[in-house]
Amino acid sequence: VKDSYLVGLIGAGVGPSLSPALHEREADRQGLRYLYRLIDIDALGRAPDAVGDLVRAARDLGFDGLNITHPCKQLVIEHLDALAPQAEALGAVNTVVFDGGRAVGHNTDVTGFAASFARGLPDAALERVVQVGAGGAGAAVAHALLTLGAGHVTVVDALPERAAALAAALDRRFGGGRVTGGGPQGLAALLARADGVVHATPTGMAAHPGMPFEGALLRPGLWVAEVVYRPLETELVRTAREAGCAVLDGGGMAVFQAADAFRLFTGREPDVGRMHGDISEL
Ligand code: SKM
Repeated sequence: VKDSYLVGLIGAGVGPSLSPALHEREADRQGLRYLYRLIDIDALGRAPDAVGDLVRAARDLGFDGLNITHPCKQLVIEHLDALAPQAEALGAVNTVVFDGGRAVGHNTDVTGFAASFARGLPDAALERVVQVGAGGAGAAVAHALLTLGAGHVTVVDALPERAAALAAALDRRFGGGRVTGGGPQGLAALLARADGVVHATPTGMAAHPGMPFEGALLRPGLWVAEVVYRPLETELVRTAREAGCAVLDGGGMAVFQAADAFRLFTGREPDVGRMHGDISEL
């Protein structure tokens, strides 16, 4: 039986990633020899479109798989031999599995958010959801919300065209006029009528401190789901808890996307409960 694995993460500025620790700790507990390497295109002085060369190099050097992060999740697709349905629908890949000589793309951000949401906010009403942020994480999260059965998702973004494009793509896939997209100007009115809000911009990370919208818009009865996981307690998470909202922090998505990738890389079942313990320690 195979018990040694070499995997990695390709992206820009991946130094602070928690993925090596999340994967290697779980692998250690399972008695595997498992190395998770960081392949930083900035440190290598390579442009994002070098991702194809790097994926081929990793395959040739015997890697079992890769995670792919910003800004390579779309660029990598043309270099892959096949896509799992979710990755294909989304047009974004965060996990590549080498299967023989073939490179197969998956998206565990979608499954990761869906699993985290189901675990952390199991009773949340999904009739009217507002999502702030239509970038890479936002696309995965909106997709997951529709898969979870959201009645209607309104995506707002500082770039209204980006929100509209995401809404149009999701409408082609899911139908039923369940998604609309636009700018942030109507946010206060939207939040006043919403069951919950998902935050999917970088605001709240150390490099982008602050709140994505005014804390005064939060109220008990509105659930809040955060995608940022460094730190786990963003200003939004803290303010929402103080306001009496049911809150889901970003740690669950980080753990479940890693767990789903671990399963794809090794064929082994990760203990997600233990991995949740890891992320609160890291
Ligand atoms: O999709 C994930 C990726 O698998 C790993 C990651 C990280 O380690 O920073 C971030 C996300 O893009």
